[in-house]
Amino acid sequence: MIETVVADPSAASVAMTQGELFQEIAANRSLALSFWSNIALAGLSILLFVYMGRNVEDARAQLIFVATLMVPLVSISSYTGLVSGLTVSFVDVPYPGGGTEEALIMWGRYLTWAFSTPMILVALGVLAGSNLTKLFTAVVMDIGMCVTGLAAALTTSSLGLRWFWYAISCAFFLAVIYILLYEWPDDAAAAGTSEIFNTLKLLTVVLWFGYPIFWALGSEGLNVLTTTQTSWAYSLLDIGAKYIFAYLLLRWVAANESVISSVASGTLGSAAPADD
Ligand code: RET
Repeated sequence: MIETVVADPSAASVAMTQGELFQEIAANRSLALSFWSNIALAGLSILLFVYMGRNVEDARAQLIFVATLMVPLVSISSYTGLVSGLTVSFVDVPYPGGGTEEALIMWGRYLTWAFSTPMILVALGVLAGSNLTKLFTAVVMDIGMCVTGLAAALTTSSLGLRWFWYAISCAFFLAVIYILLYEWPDDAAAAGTSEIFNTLKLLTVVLWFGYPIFWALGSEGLNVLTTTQTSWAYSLLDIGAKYIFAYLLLRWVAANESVISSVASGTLGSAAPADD
């Protein structure tokens, strides 16, 4: 459908084909690099993590490895969707002040976070020795956060409703933060995984707060930052929240498999109390 290119590109962009979006992204070298850098890092992380996990035998430690390995696997798929033009669209975004502006919305990010962030929480929950109720709560709240964040990004009918979705997403987010800060630390202390858990908790809480902040400042929100700047902000946060996080976690788990295997937690435990 190359013939849909018209003289006024801004008028045509909402109806752009995938090929045109792909070319638009490729032409913005910085934006493209914010995607390709993550594809490269995700690829390297996958190879490294498979190597690091080659001798892990305990089922609980393996669960942490598989959940964590899913993070770069989802990431490489997510960024491939973005760079190819499949999961980005030009959207008429209403901005404060009354007008609307066409913005390139990277909606694929919010969609794929619904798959990657629960994996991070599963890995952290198993590390902390969480019971099933807390783990389930963290995961469903997190999925709620991502899906309503997607709704916020794609709502064009009203500025107020965009921010209402954003507020709902923040409410889900705070439930996740509550579990990370007030529920799992005690579980981790009982499980003997406090030290690594607290490091990862801090890394996660600090970096995860960056996402709603950059959403609000970026082209989806107040439009203080350009699309390229917003994309780099997310890409850099991703490097810390995914690859550095995953590396620290897996390095510890590989070296402390016996600690993980002796964690006896609520209904998640593979080690029943009688095993001790
Ligand atoms: C949005 C906007 C709406 C409000 C909130 C958000 C939070 C997003 C977060 C994303 C974390 C992503 C990670 C991805 C790793 O694969 C959706 C930006 C609260 C916390 C860690």
